[in-house]
Amino acid sequence: MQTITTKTQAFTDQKPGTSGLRKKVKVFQQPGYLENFVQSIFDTLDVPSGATLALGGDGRYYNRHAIQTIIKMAAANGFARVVVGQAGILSTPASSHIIRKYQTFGGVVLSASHNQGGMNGDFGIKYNISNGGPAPEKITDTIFEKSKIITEYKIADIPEVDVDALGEIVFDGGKFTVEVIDAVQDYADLMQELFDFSAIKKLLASGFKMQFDAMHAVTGPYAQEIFVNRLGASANSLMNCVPSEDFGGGHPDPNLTYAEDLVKLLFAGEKSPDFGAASDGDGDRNMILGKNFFVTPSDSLAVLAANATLVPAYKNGIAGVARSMPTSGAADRVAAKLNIPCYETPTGWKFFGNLMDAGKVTLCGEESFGTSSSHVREKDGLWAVLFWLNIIAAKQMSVEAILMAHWAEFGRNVYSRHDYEAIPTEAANSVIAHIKGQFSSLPNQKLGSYTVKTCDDFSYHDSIDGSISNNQGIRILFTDGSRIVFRLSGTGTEGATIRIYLEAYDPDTKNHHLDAQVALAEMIKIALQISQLVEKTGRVAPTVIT
Ligand code: VG1
Ligand code: CO
Repeated sequence: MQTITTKTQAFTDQKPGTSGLRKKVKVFQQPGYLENFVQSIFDTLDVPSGATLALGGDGRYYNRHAIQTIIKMAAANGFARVVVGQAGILSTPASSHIIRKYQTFGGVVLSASHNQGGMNGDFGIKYNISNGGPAPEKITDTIFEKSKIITEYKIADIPEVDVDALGEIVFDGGKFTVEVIDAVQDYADLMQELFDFSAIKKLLASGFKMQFDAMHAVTGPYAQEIFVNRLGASANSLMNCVPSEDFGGGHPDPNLTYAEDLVKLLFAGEKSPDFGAASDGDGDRNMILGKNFFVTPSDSLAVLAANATLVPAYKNGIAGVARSMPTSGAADRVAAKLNIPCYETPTGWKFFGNLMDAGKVTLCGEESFGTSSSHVREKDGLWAVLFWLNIIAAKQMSVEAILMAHWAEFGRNVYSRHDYEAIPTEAANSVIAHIKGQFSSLPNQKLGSYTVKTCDDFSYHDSIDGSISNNQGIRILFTDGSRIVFRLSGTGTEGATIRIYLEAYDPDTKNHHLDAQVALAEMIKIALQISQLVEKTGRVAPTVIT
């Protein structure tokens, strides 16, 4: 096996964002672009002899090409073995599970997640460490530093590997091996260990109707195995379950805007199914719907925490909960009642890893349709769907009834996120600068019926490794506990995306049926007034409301 050292020119823009490096496919197709970043990852690691690398992606356009390149580069950079998902595909939670189960040194996950795919869409790559979770900032910062000064990369001169056939391919008398695995079984087995499959099976056999939308993305085969083969759901309860390289031309983002077909089915009046769910491009996000009812992800985390003991894996209780800063405080209220800690971290799953490794938290969640537990170190879409089905089977209540009872007990953290996508970077920066410019004048100001208590740019101090992450989002906190958060996206690939997160607490059951946009109308006005967003960007309405 010969190693070829190839000269290369450094790129200046390979800075990993919220979740790895995401760029247009066209950017990744520049000669050396993918290779430089992969080499920078390997140069950052201290690969021990005999090390195994897990490898797989969400199956989007360019996945197959990148898989072959990375296998060859792993061989040239000291890995003894690569475990790759069949056809080069692994959902992100399955990647995390494979890293943990096979105790690999780490893993490369190829995904741009909820971003559009296809030739003109996005591609992405990130490195996960041996706990199965995304590399912490210490590592991603080093990768970026190395990518700016790289001059050569190493690649092995070996033939293309057939990643469609399961089994082992041995090179050079065993010096390097590629093993192609079917991760669907591994992942389905893990789910079966965690949840009460017989109770869910009974529920599905009782006439309870569910509809799952894989959005033409990676979870299709996993959903088929779990819902149909193992839990006896009818085949037509699955939709869009054949993965495609461009996700059927859509946005594989499970929200009320992009999962339109599913939303229509669930909001069709009395004839709607009892339960609906969708997952994203790489299978780590989830949207939960009831009959004519939408569950906000922040509420979902709170409901899962409050009902965790109904699930076999968490029957003895949960150690603690963590949520990203912009996620609503609904989970905090549950944690307070359960007398367990609740941590607030910056946006991005990489910040939960240390807390889970230290046994401080069991459940974690983000407002961006992400929930999971310490069974892996990534968010996990199908896990959340199964958790909900397990709760419904145990409580024999509808989704809406579960939420109404939850709000009656804990009060409702009314919540919404408004995204303004593809704004010219300068205009977006001027919005943020304008808000920051008011940090000293805002406190104590009365805005409509709200009074500002404090405002800041969120900083996180990791209590486990002592690291500090600054500039994680602007918070305007009001005296009654309501808040507005402004953040720039770290996953977008076109201009800048401004996210406005709105939250107001309402203990009064009389208002709990209100639509969030109605309940938050005044705060939305205040957010636009403080930010001058319309004036500075020319945008009169958000691109997506969730
Ligand atoms: C978004 C979400 C964040 C999530 C990240 C990755 O990041 O807001 O909560 O962790 O996507 O999710 P940003 O920086 O664009 O707000 V996934 O499913 O795209 O890996
Ligand atoms: Co995702």
